[in-house]
Amino acid sequence: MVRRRRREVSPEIEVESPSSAVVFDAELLNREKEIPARFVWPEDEKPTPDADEELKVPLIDLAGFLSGRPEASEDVARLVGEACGKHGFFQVVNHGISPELVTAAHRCVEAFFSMPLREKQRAQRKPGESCGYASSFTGRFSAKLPWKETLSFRFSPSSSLVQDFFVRTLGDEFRHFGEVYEEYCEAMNKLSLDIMEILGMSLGVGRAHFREFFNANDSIMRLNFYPPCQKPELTLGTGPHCDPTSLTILHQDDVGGLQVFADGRWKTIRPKVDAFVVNIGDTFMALSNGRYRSCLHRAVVNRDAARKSLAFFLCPALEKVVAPPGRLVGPASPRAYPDFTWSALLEFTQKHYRADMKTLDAFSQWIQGTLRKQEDDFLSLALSHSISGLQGCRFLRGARVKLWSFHAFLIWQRAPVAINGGGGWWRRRPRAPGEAAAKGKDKGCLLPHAANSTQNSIKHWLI
Ligand SMILES: O=C(O)CCC(=O)C(=O)O
Repeated sequence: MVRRRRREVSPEIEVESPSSAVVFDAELLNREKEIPARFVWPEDEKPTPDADEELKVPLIDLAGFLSGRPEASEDVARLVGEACGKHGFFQVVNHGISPELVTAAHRCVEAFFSMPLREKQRAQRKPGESCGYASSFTGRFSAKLPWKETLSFRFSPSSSLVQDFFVRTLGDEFRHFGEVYEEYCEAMNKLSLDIMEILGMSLGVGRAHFREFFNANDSIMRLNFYPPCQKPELTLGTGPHCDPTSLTILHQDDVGGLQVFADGRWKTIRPKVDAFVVNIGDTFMALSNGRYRSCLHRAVVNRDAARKSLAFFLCPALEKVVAPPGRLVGPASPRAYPDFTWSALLEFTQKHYRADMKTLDAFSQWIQGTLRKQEDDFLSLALSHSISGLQGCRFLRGARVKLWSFHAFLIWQRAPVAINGGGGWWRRRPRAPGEAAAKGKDKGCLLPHAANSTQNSIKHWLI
């Protein structure tokens, strides 16, 4: 294990230089008696031995809904609504996904992660990116490392992104993996859009609203592999986090390890081979104007068996503005979060903020703080240009119009508000703390809505 220099941007924003990567090779680490300090979690975050209690999540049978029976759909919407108001977790059965496809997807996880490290590293995730192979995120963080390996890739409906990823990074002999996961992601996409209909019904905004919102989506598929660990009581497979994405559909193998923080303590969601675990993410919490919860969860590891899980994260199209439907906003329920785009939140969690319990709050504050600063800067700039414009006019009467146009142009260049289009006001993307000014076109979004985050949630989605 090699340790090199790390650059700190702020106490919360921690970026490792690309050269600082350490290598997580569980096979080697397992031969040691102790696990390295970087994998040891602080006392108050370590796995709790009493987390064996099962979380009561409804087991939603989708058969009636999928066959279009109205009364079955209403029941399903009610159960889902209750769960999402409490902790945002439920399970679905009779979902229409073939068990053979799920088995094939798990087989490919096993085949990929049992390859030698060097082979897996051909798909190595690059700093600041969300896709590729990551061994314990050792290149990103220097402490509280998760005991796991992941392979993540993008999915968009009716595209060949998944196939292309496998062939591009691992070679033509992995085309079959691409085929399996493309089929799996298409199935997850269909299921998540069905669930979006249920969520729309349960929130009283109609079946079509969220389905249409996510019809075009830029989602992420992640394969999680948790090797056995000689000291499972000291570490975590996935740290406590809420998913910054919109909806997660997870299939876990029969080993178990998923825990959810509910009613003030950690509880378990036991594996059920024919069920998918579904949970609300931060982006959907914002879309529901805070009515549905994106809840804290984590994964523990164990001494005896490796564990696998398949996580499909439904995300909006990158530049779509995330805002709740009008019916969910009113005097009694003012806007809980500012408008944002998924691309802005994704970049925030990838480059500037180690996702934790306060990601959405931190993100909301960042948006508003940066916008406020831009507006202040703009006002003082406008003032100074006006004064110098006036002074210029005293000496150059003939050039008055030109000079004023020039100053107007300079002010426009720095104006925080740019254009109205694509369903809202668009402005230059605020700069994150420590980020250098972007060269060229700096595309972005982010509206100044009164934001008042209601939830302090814990997020370690990236780890
Ligand atoms: O593997 C699990 O059970 C949880 C995985 C997870 O939370 C994640 O990948 O974000």
